Amino acid sequence: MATLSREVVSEVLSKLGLSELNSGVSTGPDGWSPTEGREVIESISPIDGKPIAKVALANQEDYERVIKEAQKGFEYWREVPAPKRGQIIREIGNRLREYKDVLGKLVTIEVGKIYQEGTGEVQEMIDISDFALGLSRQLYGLTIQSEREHHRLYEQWLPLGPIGVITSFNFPVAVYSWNAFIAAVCGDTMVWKPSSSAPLSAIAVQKIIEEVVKEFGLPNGIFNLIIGKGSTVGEWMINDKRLPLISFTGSIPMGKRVAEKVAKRLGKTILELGGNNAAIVMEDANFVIAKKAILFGAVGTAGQRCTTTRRLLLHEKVYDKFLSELVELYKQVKVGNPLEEGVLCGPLIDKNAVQVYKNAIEEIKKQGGKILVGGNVIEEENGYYVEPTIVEATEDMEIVKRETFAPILYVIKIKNIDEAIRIHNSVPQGLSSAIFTNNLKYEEKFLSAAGSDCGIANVNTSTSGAEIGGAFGGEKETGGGRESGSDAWKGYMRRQTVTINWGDDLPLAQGIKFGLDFGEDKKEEK
Ligand code: UN1
Repeated sequence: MATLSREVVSEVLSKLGLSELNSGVSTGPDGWSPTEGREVIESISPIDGKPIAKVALANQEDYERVIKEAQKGFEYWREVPAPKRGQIIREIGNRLREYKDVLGKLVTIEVGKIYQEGTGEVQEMIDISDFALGLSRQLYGLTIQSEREHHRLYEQWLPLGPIGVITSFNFPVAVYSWNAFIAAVCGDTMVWKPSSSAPLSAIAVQKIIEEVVKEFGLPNGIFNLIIGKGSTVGEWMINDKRLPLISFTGSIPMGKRVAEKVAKRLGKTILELGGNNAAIVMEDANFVIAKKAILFGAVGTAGQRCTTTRRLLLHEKVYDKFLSELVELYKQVKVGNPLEEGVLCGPLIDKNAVQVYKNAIEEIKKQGGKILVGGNVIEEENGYYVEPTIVEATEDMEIVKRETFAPILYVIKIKNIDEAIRIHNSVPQGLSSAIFTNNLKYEEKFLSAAGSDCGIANVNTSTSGAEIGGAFGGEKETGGGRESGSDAWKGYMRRQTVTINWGDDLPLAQGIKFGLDFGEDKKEEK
């Protein structure tokens, strides 16, 4: 049975400034709400099913205060030159370098991903802070040739306002930084509602950010944290006109609700919802690369990434050989305490997730799937461990179209590249995809207009583990949003097209003549 030493827990908590009972609401170093009179939740470690510490949730009064502070903070922050805002993010990145190990450990303790992945997530925050710093000098707009004499036409990008960032448990610190660090250099202020399954990681991040806020003498209201339930705080946010943008990471059903409510008030959304990512392995694939990538993609984070490899589309010529080798690898995967070296698969997030896995296994059997390895819950007194599972499936099985947030990989036999792409694109989700081949024709077809319909398409590398430099997100029911690198920053700003007439006349666009004889602009002579 996996045990989690309470000394380790206390040490991690105290290094990050957390205590047994923590406020879940803050607008800045002196802007923490009291814990009294508020509903209190316990954050449970999935490693042993025991509480780590408590968090007091936001009430409506807290919410109003946070929104008002975020609005006030915006009035200040939007006028700070972007490269100066970038310096603040750089400093936050430097703090994260110092806290990398301990924050990574807290992520492991709170959500159960292995320590390598916990610290990897903090590295992702550090990388995005570097990216954001460079970006702060590159928020470029276009200049456009005007059709009118003595006119200048250009576009500029301006801050949007206080924005809502709603994140899920599986990347409890990195996903916030993809949004917040970019949005911060863009001049927005943040209202962050993290998952109530990972509140302590969020409080730790807020405290690290506040060290920098304090050191630079910044006002409250730039980085705001509000921990509460989706049914209260989440609902208030999506219905609140004072938040012009909601960036939401989570499930497709919740994403649909967010989209509907925000659209109703004509607000903007960035949606990063579920995936159902496939890896195509062609007959000429490098087996070692493909196996490494699929193992990481399907078993990493216990199958709880939105980029997790959920389907393996395997060419008939190599089907038996590749599959038996993969099954052998699965048998060697150590499931257990994610803090222990050598363990590759930690627990699922909670009891409910284990139930979802169990139900999926039942469904798989009913629908005719054949379990080749795994398929069982690892019965323990505490903790939420399941076996990484490989299922021989067919494309018509209903469950294959769904995202089950657990380490279950469906294998489907394919005859050729056209069939592979057809089956690949036959699911409602469109986040990430991969092909394993050295054949230029296969690869190019996969990347063509008739190829993968996903936001991310990889060749000879895993569906999961994207770098921060690219825009991250997907199509179809994945929601269409883009976060992180490339020009995703544009989603956090408002675009303004500007026309300046510096001439002595008023030529109208499209050559329209309009008006009477106004004569010359003559100033009164003194
Ligand atoms: C998520 O699961 O919500 O590409 C994000 C990846 C990570 C991010 C996953 N960089 O797997």
